[in-house]
Amino acid sequence: MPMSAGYIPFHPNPSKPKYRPPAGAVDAHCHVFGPEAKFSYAPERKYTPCDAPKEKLFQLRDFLGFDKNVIVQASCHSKDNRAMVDALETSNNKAKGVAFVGEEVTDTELKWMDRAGVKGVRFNFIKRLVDFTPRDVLHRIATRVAGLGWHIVVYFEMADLAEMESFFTSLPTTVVVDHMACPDVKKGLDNPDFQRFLRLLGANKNFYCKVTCPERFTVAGAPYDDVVPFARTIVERFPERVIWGTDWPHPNMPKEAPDDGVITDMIPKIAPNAALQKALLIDNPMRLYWA
Ligand code: 0GY
Repeated sequence: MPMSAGYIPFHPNPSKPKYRPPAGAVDAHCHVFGPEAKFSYAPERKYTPCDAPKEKLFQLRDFLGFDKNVIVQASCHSKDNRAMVDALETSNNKAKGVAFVGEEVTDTELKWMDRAGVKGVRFNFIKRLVDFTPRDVLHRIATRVAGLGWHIVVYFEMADLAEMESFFTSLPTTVVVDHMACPDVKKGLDNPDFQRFLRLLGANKNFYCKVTCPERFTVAGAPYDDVVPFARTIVERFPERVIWGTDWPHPNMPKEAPDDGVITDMIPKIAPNAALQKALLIDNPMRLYWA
């Protein structure tokens, strides 16, 4: 099993953002990891993270000025959703979740997660993170969770879009695309892959996009100004179908832990007026996760 040996801990002391999110704002992409002593990591994981327990996440939420979280199951916990569900159950309805499940998941388990506030499942196509799952299996999972009113979150790399597009558009649910489909910022806004992605969003009104993870795509580094044009283009073109998140604790980052205050300060650059910010941080995530 190829597994990265260590981890970069999350930022110990993020800066206070200058930007103040509006009351009720949602951090709609973050994770909880462990603590390992209680919720062990999956044997099939490709990396071992630092413990990033719910208490730390909820502290960060308050410190940055957010009101709610959407906690996405990450690959290091694989199909063991207990840490994420435990965070939802103790969040006082301030956190909803996105699970990772296999076909073997029982209806009882789905109902347990539904009651706790899970609203979607994630299909992860990033080869360095997960092993391959056949599409007919994914289709059957999608059909089952559609019955619960859940959506599908898809995580893939932009270079794979041409090949995967017909699968995505065949899904019977709302589809939320992780991290702007991972744009290559060196190629610029006009590059055919990014333009293809914009067409996909334009043609499919059931698609949402997370304008997240500048820290993963930047070449210039913080404050991530080279990623701003990509996120801003998507926000301005599809204001009613974008959501935003910190990505805390930033699993699997190669060099340094991002400062969540700096990441939060990107919001007014990608959503440059109050109406866009309200749609991005409140209306859209509330429709997807709290309706
Ligand atoms: C993310 C990004 C990553 C990790 C995971 O499931 C995961 O382990 O999502 C990544 O390494 O790109 O979504 O926060």
